[in-house]
Amino acid sequence: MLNLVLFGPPGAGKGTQSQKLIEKYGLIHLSTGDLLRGEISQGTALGLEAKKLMDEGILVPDHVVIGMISNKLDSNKDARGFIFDGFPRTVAQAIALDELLKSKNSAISGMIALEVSDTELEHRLLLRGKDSGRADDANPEVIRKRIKEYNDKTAPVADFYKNQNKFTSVNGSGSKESIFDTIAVVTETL
Ligand code: B4P
Repeated sequence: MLNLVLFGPPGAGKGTQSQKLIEKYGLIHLSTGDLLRGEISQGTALGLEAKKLMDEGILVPDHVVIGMISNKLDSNKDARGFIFDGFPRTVAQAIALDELLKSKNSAISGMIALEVSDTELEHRLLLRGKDSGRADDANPEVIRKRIKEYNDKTAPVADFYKNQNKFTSVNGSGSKESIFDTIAVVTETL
């Protein structure tokens, strides 16, 4: 089973590259950002709680996203593998994910981290904000808050996978196609 964590700051291209990985390897895409936006658009209690935090660029509580991922793993028992996009975003989420997969006799195959400069991230997200309708893409202050949340809470997750010898870093600047070619080479070594 191929279980890939796609990692990187907001706007690094995790969602973009996930789409290409799905097409090539037939994996199930689990994006906590998309799952949360789905809850918001359905107007659920969870969505209402998450919206306030997401609009401010703050991470949603660990138990909320861990519960969502657990449900998705249970409802895709026959999957060939998963792409975890935007999850885990804290060390607590990484520990929980290891435990969830272990209980299903599975494990993370590797983490691929997309490296992009803060200036380029801000530029990409503001550009996307022009037509995405996402409140968290529209405001430079919120974007900076998201990058700070990443540096404070999410960046340490890389060490968690480095300690397990499962970490590879990829340059996330350049054309989407050339970045994907590099990701595919790494994926095929896992
Ligand atoms: P996410 O939905 O995960 O989104 P993201 O980090 O903003 O974007 P991503 O890296 O996927 O970038 P994309 O490919 O779209 O998170 C949103 C919020 O949800 C978080 O702030 C948090 O509040 C909450 N949340 C989600 N998961 C959570 C968790 N596990 N725990 C707690 N809270 C959680 O690319 C961005 C743009 O760049 C696009 O317009 C794209 O076209 C462009 N782009 C991509 N690659 C490019 C390239 N090579 N060159 C130029 N542009 C490129």
